[in-house]
Amino acid sequence: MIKNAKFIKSFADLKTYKEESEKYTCPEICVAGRSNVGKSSFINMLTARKKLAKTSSTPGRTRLLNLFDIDDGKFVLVDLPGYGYAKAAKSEIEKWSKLTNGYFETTTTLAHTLALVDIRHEPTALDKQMIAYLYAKGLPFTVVATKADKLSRVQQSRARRQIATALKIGVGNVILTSADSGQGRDEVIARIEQILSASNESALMDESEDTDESEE
Ligand SMILES: Nc1nc2c(ncn2[C@@H]2O[C@H](COP(=O)(O)OP(=O)(O)OP(=O)(O)O)[C@@H](O)[C@H]2O)c(=O)[nH]1
Ligand SMILES: [Mg+2]
Repeated sequence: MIKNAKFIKSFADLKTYKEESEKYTCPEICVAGRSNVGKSSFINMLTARKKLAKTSSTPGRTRLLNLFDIDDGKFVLVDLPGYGYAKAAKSEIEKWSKLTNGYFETTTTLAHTLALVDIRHEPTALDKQMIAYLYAKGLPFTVVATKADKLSRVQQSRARRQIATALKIGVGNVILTSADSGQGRDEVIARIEQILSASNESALMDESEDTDESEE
């Protein structure tokens, strides 16, 4: 899986995103997390395309919603603007968070959120807020720790436990990744496959429920 990734479009507002999203029926998987955590690099690692998503060492690079088609309609990957970039102007921050929060309110096909956190740091208040938000909305998520190459294997497993504890989730719900080494790519892809087959099954169940109703 993930043999063929294509950039669809960027969106600066939710109205145009909604118009575009109505053109496809496949599930979306979004990549969320604070600014500079490595969302765009993660997407490039996952799709094995070095420059598909624009990355930068300066936080706040991604300011738009970016949509990527994976394997001709298998699913759509959504790169969200990062939250919590303190140096940006307040008006800019408001604009991004409106777009990110608005995305969660607007999407009707979101199957899963990959919530990215930096492996080197204790989850920040904003990271915790993101998880609490997803939890409160009943949106399924997996935590992806980025930049694992910065730590030794021993430090990595310690960090994984700390992240799980801080976010009150199971260790099995934290995948360690590195955009530099490709660590964790297979595990993330396996998780996505699981998610997609579960969402196909529930779509089939919805269809059969519809049929039952029409027969009554
Ligand atoms: N060592 C290492 N550096 C990484 C990794 N992932 C990202 N980086 C670096 O972290 C910086 C930010 O990466 P981006 O992918 O642009 O981060 P982002 O989350 O998309 O940032 P915004 O678009 O600003 O929200 C860049 O300098 C990347 O090279 C990783 O796995 N390992
Ligand atoms: Mg980015």
